[in-house]
This record gives sequence, C-alpha cells and structure tokens, in this order.
Amino acid sequence: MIDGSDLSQKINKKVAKIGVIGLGYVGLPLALLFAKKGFTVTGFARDEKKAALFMEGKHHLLTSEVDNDLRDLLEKKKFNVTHINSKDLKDQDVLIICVPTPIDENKKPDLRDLLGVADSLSPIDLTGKLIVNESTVAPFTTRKVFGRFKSKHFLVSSPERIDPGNDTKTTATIPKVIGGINKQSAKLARVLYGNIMKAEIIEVGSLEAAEMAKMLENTYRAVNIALIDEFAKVSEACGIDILEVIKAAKTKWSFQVHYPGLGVGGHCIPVDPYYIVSLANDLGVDMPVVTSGLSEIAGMPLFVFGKVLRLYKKGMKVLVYGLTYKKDVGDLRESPVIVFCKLLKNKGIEFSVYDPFINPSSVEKMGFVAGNLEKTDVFVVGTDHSALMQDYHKAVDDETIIIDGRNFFTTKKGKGVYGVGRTII
Ligand code: SAJ
Repeated sequence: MIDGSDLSQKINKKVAKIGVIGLGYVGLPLALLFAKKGFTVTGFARDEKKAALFMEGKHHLLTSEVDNDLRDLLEKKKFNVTHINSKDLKDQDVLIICVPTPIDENKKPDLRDLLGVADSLSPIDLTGKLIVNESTVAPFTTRKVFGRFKSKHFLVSSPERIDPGNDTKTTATIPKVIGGINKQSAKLARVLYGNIMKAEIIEVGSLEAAEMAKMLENTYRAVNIALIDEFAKVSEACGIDILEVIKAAKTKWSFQVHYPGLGVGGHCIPVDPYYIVSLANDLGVDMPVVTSGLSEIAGMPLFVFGKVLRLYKKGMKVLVYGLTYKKDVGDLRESPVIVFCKLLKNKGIEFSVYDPFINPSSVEKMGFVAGNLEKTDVFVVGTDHSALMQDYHKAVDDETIIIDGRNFFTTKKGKGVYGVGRTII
C-alpha cells in the first residue's frame, strides 16, 4: 500500500518535481511561488506554441515583476514551460491543475479544458503521484474526472481563490482550503502547501466539501451584489442615495458591504454559481435565490442603458470610459460593460470607448469605436479605474451628462451625475 510517506519526504526535501497545468492568473503565480521556494517546477501550457511564447517571455500576464522572477528562475533551471502532451508530464511527482472552467452559451459548465487534462493524464502511470485540482468545479467533478484512473494516486480538491489585481491578497496569503479523496491525500496536500503558504491551511473531510466551499463563497458574493443592485433601484426610485444607506448599514456588525453597479463580470462571480445551479437541477433541487440573483446582476447593463435612453439626445457625443470587468484589471472576460456597449450599438447610438488598460485595436476588434479623452456630451463610467480621477477632466465640462455605472463620483460634475442608486444634480 502506498502511504505517501516517500512523497511527503520528497516534498519536504524539495526534491519532488511539481507540474502546474495551466499558466493563467492562477497557475503562473502558483508555479513561480513553488519555484521561488526551491522546487523544480514545470509549467504545462495548452500547446507548444503557447509554451514557446511563454519561454520567450511573451504572455499577457508577464508584468515586469513577474518577468524578473521568470527570467531568474529559468536561468536557475528551477522553472521551465512545456506543453501538456510533453513526455515531462509523467516525470512529475505532483500535478496541480489550474485550467479555466467557464460556462457555455446555455450557462452550463464547460469542462473541456479539465477533460483535456484528464485525457493527457490517462495514459500515464499515476501511482504514488499527488493530483490537486485547483480549478473551480461543482461537487463530485474532481472525483469523476480525476478519480477514475486505475492507478493508486493521491487526489485533492483545493479550489483557487486568486483575486486578480489585488496585491495584498496573494497566492501565499489567502487561506487555503484542501479536501482529499482520503486522509493520506489530504495529508500530502497539507505538506505540499505548507511549503509555500503564509496563510492557514483549512482541511475539510472530502473532495466535495472543498468544491462546495468555493461554490458557496462565490455564489454568496453574486447573490449579495444582486441584493444591493436591487436596493439601488428602489433607493433611486425613492430619491434616496444608496451609498448613504450603505454607509449607515455597514455600521451593523453582521452587514457585509457590497456595492451596486453596471453589472458583474470576471471569470468567477457571474460564472461559478451556474456550476452549483446545474448540479442542483440534476439533483432535482431548486435554487430560486441564486437563479433570481444571477438574472438580477445580468440585467444591470440594461438598467444603466435605460438612463442613457432617458438622457441622450440624437447627435450627442458619447464616451464610455472603461471596458474591463473590474477596476485596474485589464481583463475583459464577462465584462458587463461589453453588454452595455452592445445595447448602445444595437440602438444605433454612436459612441466611442476609452480604457487605459485596453489598446484601441482590441476595442476596434470588438466592433466598437476606440475613443480619446476629449470633451464629450455624455460620459459613461463603465469601469472605475484609478486613472479616472485625472482622466475625466479631459472629457467632462459643465455641459457633460455623467452616467456613473460605478458610483465613482461623489460630488456633482458637469450637468449632473446619474449613478446606480444615486443621482447628484
Ligand atoms: N462587483 C460589484 N459589486 C461589489 C463587488 C464586485 O458590482 O460589491 C462587481 C465588480 O465590478 C466585477 C465583479 O463584480 O465586475 C466581480 O468583482 P470581484 O471583486 O468579485 O472580482 P473577481 O471576479 O476578481 O473576484 C475575485 C474572486 N476570487 C475568486 O473567485 C478566486 C472572488 O472570490 C473574490 O471574492 C474577489 O476576487 C474579492 O474578494 O476581491
């Protein structure tokens, strides 16, 4: 019986070979962290082309800080990148899976990437290896996809909790949840992550409890954002400033603050809840709070679009500031601002888009007109990037109507600020 003690020793001696499959927002920082701690790490990219680009330092995630780490670790041969079907895969002692788990056009889980990894692993003798699934999935998925191999391997679910754009919450400082298919697996995961984590490691009793914890934490956030969006609509109808209301409510110890806005984007919050809804449906369990919350947040771009229809007059110049899903992050995935811009376009309203994080050619590729920071009649805040504080002066004058999709402005600007749940005129 393989009890994992050999692997445990190899990990603690840092001679265990670690493979990280998927080098995005989650996999790259994780791979570099293990390598910086002295492990020999192999990153597995989707294909040879991506791997080669990575090795040349060409990857959208490679910032100057990451660049230095990467170059240094490549030189020291502590990190290298290859592709998922390379022979190096079988040489790894630990395999950590960090591939995207999006939803398809029917809002159903799209497990193609995860199943692709399983296909690459199935020909390998995984005996004695530790497989960790960090990708976000509904309960039973890790067991179904990675527990079906014949070999006696160790299996753990440890859903990622990265917060892109947040320098204070890093891979090492975010508490780590682990759940094993058996006790030995969980013990090995604790040894593994114990070598890199500053934050605590929380062990739950099964793969499924770890998977469900991730479902709960992100669904909780989506539903609470939906709640505050709904309150913003009622407050607006009452002529009450929702931010004043939130400021008061958050003095209550049990109230966790969320803010209304033009919608909810990113590859986590508007996506993950559909995984648990899909599982619940399969089990014949209804989740009306979750499903209505998801439709509420999905409807926010239309709510803000309604303000444009009321305030816009034909011929007015319209500038949308910010296209990405979240402030100071250059990520367009599921961005609600894109939905909002499509509503403008479908209505025949001419507008241009400026986002300091997105180059004009990418804006044009999306079928929108790339704009500049110059005087405009209608200024829409799609994303409240920090640069907005100085950028808006170039586009807003006394005649400009501001539609503030992120309640960025706190005092009257231009002809008036029409926010989400508040109006300053
Ligand atoms: N949003 C609101 N109101 C809020 C908070 C967010 O409308 O009060 C919108 C944002 O504008 C954005 C979307 O929701 O469009 C998501 O915002 P987010 O801050 O949740 O950003 P994410 O997607 O990067 O969330 C990550 C998540 N991390 C993981 O899933 C691993 C999430 O779990 C974290 O709670 C979140 O970071 C965090 O706490 O910052």
